Amino acid sequence: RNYRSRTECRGDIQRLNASFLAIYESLIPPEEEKEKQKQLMALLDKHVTKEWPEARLFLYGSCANSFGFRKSDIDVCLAMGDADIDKAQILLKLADILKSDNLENVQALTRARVPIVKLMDPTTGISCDICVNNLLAVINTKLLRDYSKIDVRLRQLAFIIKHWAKSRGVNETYQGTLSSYAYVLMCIHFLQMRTPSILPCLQEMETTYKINVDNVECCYFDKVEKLEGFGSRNSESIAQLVWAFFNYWAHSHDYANDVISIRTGSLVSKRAKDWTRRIGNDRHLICIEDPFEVSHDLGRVVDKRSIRVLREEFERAAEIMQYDPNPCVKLFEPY
Ligand code: 3AT
Ligand code: MG
Repeated sequence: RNYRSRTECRGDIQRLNASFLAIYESLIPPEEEKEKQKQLMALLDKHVTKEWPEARLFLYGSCANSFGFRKSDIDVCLAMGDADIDKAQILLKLADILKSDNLENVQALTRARVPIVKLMDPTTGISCDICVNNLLAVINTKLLRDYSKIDVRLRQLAFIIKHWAKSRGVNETYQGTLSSYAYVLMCIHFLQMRTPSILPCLQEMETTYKINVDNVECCYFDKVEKLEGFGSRNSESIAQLVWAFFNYWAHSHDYANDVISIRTGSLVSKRAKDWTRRIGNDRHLICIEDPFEVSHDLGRVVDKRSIRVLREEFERAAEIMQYDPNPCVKLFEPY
């Protein structure tokens, strides 16, 4: 069968847009979920400040970066001020304190890559992971949230891409595919690179927010309410953007030479970062620079096998967007 190219079909594009927007709306968490999160945070805060008066709790990850789906677990960071503390000891103590309250399945996982306390709150039905002093994650959460306020198409695109990645099984870092955080960075970068651009590069603008965390200087322009309408010269719809996103990662991205970098709002060369060689387990087969920890490649989890899986999925998605009469069915088909 020979379907006409989608870009030639306006009615088709409009129908597809409506379908994507309906999916996006269906995934947005309802307001009462935010209320429940606050309720649980208040409970945790009460226990924490009683034991450690100078400590503070922060939400991070998808529950706070605006890219979270409904019914997500929440990620919490316990900031202790002192950098030299024994995290395992703090987490064991914290687990003890929380076990005495009406919380379920309280467990300290002190040997995990990121050591945490896990728990479930039966009152709100929310599960949560608490880590210690992971402040860079709190700051990158704020950066992502600030980007999402500039143009609603970022949130729409990232929801569709995350939903696709979860449906297709390519959002599993322990299997060598990418984290949700990596996919959101890919979406931000993609919108920075459109012509005209839909997002600015906040780290290249005047500094209005500055903080030093773990010896990393984090600074960028965070007065994003001043950037309202930034992307309005670009009228691309969500359907066009999803199509172009998959097309880029299927057919245009130069995997051998390029690093995507939201820090610079452009492509950086792998050679300039010395990411051309395999060092230890870091193969740099797809390169996504962390905006603050610039020596950190979010693609480092990807190996020889999973890069094939990923690229085949990008190609499959691009093909569906181009030719399938009803892409929303096939695109999100469970793998
Ligand atoms: P889900 O909706 O749970 O899939 P999420 O946004 O919570 O997505 P992750 O579970 O991938 O995203 O990560 C939780 C947060 O931890 C997101 C980000 O602030 C931080 N983070 C995750 N991976 C990294 C990383 N490799 N480097 C720095 N920060 C990271
Ligand atoms: Mg998460």
